[in-house]
Amino acid sequence: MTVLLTITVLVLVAIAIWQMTKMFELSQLKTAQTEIANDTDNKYNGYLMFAFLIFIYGITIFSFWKYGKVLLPEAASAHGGDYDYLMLISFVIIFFVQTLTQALLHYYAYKYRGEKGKKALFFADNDRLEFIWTIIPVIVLAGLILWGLYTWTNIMDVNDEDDPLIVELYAQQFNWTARYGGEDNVLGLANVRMIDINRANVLGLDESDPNASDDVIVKELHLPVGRKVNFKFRSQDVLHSAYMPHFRAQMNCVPGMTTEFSFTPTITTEQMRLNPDVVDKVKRTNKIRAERAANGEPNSDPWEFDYVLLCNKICGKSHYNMQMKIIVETEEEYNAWMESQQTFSQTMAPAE
Ligand SMILES: [Cu+2]
Repeated sequence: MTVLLTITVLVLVAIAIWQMTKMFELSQLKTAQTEIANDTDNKYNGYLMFAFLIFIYGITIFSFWKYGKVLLPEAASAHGGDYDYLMLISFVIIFFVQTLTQALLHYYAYKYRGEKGKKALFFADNDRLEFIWTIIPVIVLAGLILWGLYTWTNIMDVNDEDDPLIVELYAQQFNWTARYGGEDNVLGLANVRMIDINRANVLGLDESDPNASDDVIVKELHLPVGRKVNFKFRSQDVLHSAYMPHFRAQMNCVPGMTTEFSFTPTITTEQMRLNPDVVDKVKRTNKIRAERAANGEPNSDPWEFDYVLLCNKICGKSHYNMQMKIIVETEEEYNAWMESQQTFSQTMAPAE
């Protein structure tokens, strides 16, 4: 019933607008007898073109000024620098071309606006011009694509060189769980069919696999600085995406298969907290939080910077809250933390 009423109202509104347009057209008949643009129309459009150029430049400068500081701080992984550099160069080129072409487009639309008696020059083709505007994009794009492919292949090369730490990231609606290979650094076999909530086997580890018993399952990801980490991603239910923005890393978590990504963290959490961009961001955030606290609003506790693992696929209604803290620390700190963790066999409830 509501749907029917809504549709009826919409149809009536549409008819009303149509009628009003017709009335408006009729009332205009006397003043504008022709639909061909005259000099006044052309002048308006020419000036509007120029005004639009100023508008887009203005909004660009405003965006740089206002939002330039919300970008991510320096990359905290070994490959992150290459990634950022490729991104920067791509943006510089796009920015340069965009600024130049928009200026030419709008300025000439303004300068050569229609005027009575003025006629445009017509020529069928110009081989030289066409060659120039074809070859420049070809060279620039080919360069960017080749460089991008090279960077991509380097980043996506997951191998077992340099004794990587093996970590599984397990996604489910709506949380993350991490699993370390334990003493042997080998993950035990696991399958969603073997999940046994009653016995706290939340990741479905295979008890008969000797590699599984020393696995360490945690809710906070600790990584030793400077050591390569090979991540293996699983999902229990739907598509998720493990996104670690500070490390310039993202990989889909797909039910029924294991995906991989590898990176070496290069900056500890402690060091990153001293990064000027991070210090500034913490200061700005805590200023907002202090205002919230003064108004008695929630989410007003002072914030301290931490690396974070987020879900970057809209996976359900609590997707926004699917995150896990990442702590990058020295090897000694990491080892001490690992010592204090219980293994899978220690946390399993006995079979009945
Ligand atoms: Cu998710």
